[in-house]
Amino acid sequence: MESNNIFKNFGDNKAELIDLIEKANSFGWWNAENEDEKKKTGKTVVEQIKANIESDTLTIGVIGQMKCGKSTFLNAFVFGKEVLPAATTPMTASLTVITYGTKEKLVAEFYTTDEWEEQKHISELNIEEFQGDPVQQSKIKAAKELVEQSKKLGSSIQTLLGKTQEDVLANLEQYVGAEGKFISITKSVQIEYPAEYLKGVEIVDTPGFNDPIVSREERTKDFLKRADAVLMMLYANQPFSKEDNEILFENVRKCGVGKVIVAVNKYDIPAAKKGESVEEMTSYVKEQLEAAIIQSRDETIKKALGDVIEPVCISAQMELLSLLPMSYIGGKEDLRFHIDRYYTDFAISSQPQLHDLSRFDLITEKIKKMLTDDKANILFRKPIARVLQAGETIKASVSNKLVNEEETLKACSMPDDELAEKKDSLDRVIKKANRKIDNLGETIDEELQSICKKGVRDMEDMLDAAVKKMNRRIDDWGAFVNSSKDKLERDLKSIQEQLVERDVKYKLDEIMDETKSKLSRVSREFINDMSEMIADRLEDTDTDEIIANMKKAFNFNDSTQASTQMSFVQDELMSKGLANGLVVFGGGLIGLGLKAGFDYFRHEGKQQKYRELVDEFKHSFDASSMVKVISGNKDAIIEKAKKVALDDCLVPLQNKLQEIIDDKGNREKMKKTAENNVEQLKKELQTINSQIEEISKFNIVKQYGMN
Ligand SMILES: Nc1nc2c(ncn2[C@@H]2O[C@H](COP(=O)(O)OP(=O)(O)OP(=O)(O)O)[C@@H](O)[C@H]2O)c(=O)[nH]1
Ligand SMILES: [Mg+2]
Repeated sequence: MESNNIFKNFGDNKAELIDLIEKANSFGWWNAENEDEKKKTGKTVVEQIKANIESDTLTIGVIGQMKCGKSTFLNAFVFGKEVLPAATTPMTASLTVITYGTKEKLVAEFYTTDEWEEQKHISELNIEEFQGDPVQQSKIKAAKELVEQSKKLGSSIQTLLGKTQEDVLANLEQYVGAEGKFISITKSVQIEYPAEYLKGVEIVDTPGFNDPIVSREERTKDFLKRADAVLMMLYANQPFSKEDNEILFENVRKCGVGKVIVAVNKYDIPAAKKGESVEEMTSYVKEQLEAAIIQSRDETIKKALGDVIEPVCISAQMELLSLLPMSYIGGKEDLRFHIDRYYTDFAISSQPQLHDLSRFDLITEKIKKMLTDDKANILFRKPIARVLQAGETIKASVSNKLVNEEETLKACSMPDDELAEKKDSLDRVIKKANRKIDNLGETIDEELQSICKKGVRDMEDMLDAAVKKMNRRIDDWGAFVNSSKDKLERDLKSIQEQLVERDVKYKLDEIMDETKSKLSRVSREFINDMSEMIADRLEDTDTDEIIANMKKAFNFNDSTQASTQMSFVQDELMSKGLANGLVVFGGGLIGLGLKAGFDYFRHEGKQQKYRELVDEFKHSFDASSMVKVISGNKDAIIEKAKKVALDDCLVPLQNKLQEIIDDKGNREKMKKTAENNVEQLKKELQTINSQIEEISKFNIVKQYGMN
């Protein structure tokens, strides 16, 4: 199966990355850092990087409206056989997560007693009283159905709630199937499957949106938030329906999904029935999508879909049939029927032809590309850059020492007046370099301040708009006696989520990008300026080597260290600063909501409470502290500039010259020592060069290394 290669590739790369890191460590590239980090964090650098790589999972999910073929797709894409239940009746009723496990099994998670009590409570409400609130109505209806279905379980239900249950995979339908025995109380199911390619991968089959069971929809949304890629599946018979529009613009957008690929499944139906061409179907869906995007005026969803939206028409069923053993197909009437139909309709006669017609390679290729472009970039580039940087840093240090010793050698045989002159000009260069570093600090301050100011202004505008929207909702709620408190809370929460998890997140991304590009420009200018000054003023010194080392060390810094730091800052922001706002608000809401239950009248007094909560949220939202974090970059850059330009080369040279001047009697001895050192350092340089060479031969470095 081609699709398995995607994961296999990813897993192999991960394994190679670990090898690479261990190799670098065996060269001693982190000897100093390992100690430091172990003291600070309890883990060596190597352990940290390895833990990061190993804990990172790749999450891919399929979403779409009911019956578009999500489960069939995953059966073909992941398993190559019928594992997930798929049928013409609604099938997947709860989120199913597929991961690696040593043994084939499923683990179902049931509702807690509280959650079940709430379902029961909702099921007892009278639908008639909720005219005008279709969401609430469908929730009541679904709750009634669940409670009805739960009767199958009898009194055993009490012993199951709040638990997880292991079972054999063959019983999957009992948990996720619409008619399954446990479906009423199943919150989600995890499938463990012993296929190597699933290591570090998480694939999710969703029940589709508009799941009236709120806790399940929450699950789907939680998943969407951490998904690396989402395949949005449309149905070729009814491309881009109102439901699809809602899925894309309401759910996907709100959850801040980074990447969405659009597939149009079941293309075989219009192709066979109406002779519609793939081109016609594709361009139709494309038009629809583009129109919807323009209408929504949403830049972020556009970003997630990519600049060029290319929906891919596929047939999941054809692919699955091309993979199943013919002996298996022969034993199942429906499968036999389908494959015969395909053979007749498309005038083909073999499974490979069926595979070609399924167009599956196209979607696989697309998913693969997205993974290598985006996810792998994030996951692999950073640690690889860190390895390369460690090597280059050591090389620069050895090479600096070598220059230093060679200069010493020269200086030892110089006449006194020349020596004094050389020392003099070096002193002046160092003074000047210090001033340049001070200036660099000021320039960075200015740049960052202006980015900060603008960022804060933009974020406060976003906050104001969200707060206005929330207050308008509260006003409306007060005016309509028939709208539920529950719906109001959901709406408020969703406005808040949209602000925090989408608008602010993207804004921060933008700020980070701008910071990065400004800082790298400023740093580049600084280093060029510094190099020029050194070359100019230290005429009889081997400045070429000094400058080359400096540039190398500094360049590495601004493209990797700064960006590592950026994303760290960003993670920090998301987890600390922003989450706080949410907790305050969400907690307040939940507190109010659950205690009061469903209380539909006498809204007036409570409006004030909600307004206070919105106010509290508004005040807890601290845009300036979020943005200010970027100023932390200044210290890192200045420190690096000092190290690279002064501490590593010019200052040791200055000290050495002073020593030679002061200790005139010892020059012969110094010369001898310097000669030995030069010899030794040349060897070291050779070693580090061959180590770097060895590292650069790793495939993963060729693929994801710098430049
Ligand atoms: N003609 C055709 N039928 C397909 C294709 N893919 C899936 N189907 C059929 O469509 C029906 C629904 O497929 P499922 O995989 O259960 O769809 P789903 O999206 O998982 O459905 P729910 O989980 O119930 O929302 C099944 O009868 C499949 O056999 C396809 O490419 N072509
Ligand atoms: Mg399904």
